[in-house]
Amino acid sequence: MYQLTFDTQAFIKQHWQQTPVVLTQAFADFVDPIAADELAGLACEEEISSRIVVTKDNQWDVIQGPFEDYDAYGETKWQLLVQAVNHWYPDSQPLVDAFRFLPDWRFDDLMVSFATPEGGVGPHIDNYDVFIIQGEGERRWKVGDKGNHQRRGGDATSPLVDDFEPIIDVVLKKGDVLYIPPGYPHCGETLSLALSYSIGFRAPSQQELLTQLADSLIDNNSGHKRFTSKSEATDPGVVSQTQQQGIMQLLAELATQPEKYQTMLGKLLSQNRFELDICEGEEPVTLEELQEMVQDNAIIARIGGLKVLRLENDQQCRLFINGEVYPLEDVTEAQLILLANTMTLDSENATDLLANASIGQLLVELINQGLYYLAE
Ligand code: AKG
Repeated sequence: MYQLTFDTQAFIKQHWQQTPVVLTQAFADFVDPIAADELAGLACEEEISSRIVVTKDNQWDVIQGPFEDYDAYGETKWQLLVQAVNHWYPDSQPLVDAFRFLPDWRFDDLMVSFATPEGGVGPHIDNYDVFIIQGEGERRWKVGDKGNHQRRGGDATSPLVDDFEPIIDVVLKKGDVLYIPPGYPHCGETLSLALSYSIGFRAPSQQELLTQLADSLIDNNSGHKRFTSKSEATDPGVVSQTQQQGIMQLLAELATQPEKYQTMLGKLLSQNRFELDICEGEEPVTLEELQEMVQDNAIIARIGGLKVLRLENDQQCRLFINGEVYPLEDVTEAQLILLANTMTLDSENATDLLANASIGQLLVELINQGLYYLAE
């Protein structure tokens, strides 16, 4: 059980998406949810995204996983980073749950890092919010102010930046948390063998939104409206300012029509950037079998990282799960909330929900797709 010691609502008001902050002893008596050798084991798997960063004279060499062994890297100056550990290592989920004071749609993944002394990934800027939790060991973190930071080697696509003047310079100890909003340069230096946990949050970019919106309009044979005007410029070679604005207004109009954007948003925001550990059973389960099992105390749980979302003021009754839309019938708002908010349905909740035909069908489908599973 991981319980944050700070006032999460005060944190949102004062720091979230605004300013970096050190949250000393944000977890009292912190216990690492994973051991270094278990993390090293995950990084041997093909489907798990991992990398090793080797520090060499103020340069950082990145080697992409999977890895067979680590002997070549020695005792110092390297770091192993494994993404989406919450998808593959269920014991890490309780740590993620501590951050559910922020909405699921914003959550990206839990990245776990094992760092040797003097290891680090170099000074960089992320376009997401991150909480860095210190587990075993100690690391010194520097955070600079937002500003016009030069990309290392002039590479505009690299997150690495030149050295910066710190506004935070702190040694994190077990249970301490450093929160960094997007755009603040930061850099961790490892003082002793260390495990740290990055809980990342991100929001979609305009590029992602427009791509998804275009796909959705095409799929629904919608968005055919064209620009019209009652007057024209006399100069044949010019597109007038009014007409430029009128054309772009067509896009702005879409953003005022929920029937044009809601499905697209639900699908986009319930997708996951990293592979999920889909656990399809050998034999498909039927509704009757499922009902019997939950009556015998089985629980129904979602796989790690699966997003189950509902939209406030939705025009229809539905859930968005892993980029797909699932319409439901004769379902109460309380049932929708239970499905969207609860990671594990205990046997009582599951029994109640399965009594609804539409939800029963949904849960059977999700279990047979390997997105939910039954456990004792
Ligand atoms: C991040 O998650 O943004 C980090 O900077 C973590 C990298 C590290 O653990 O060194």
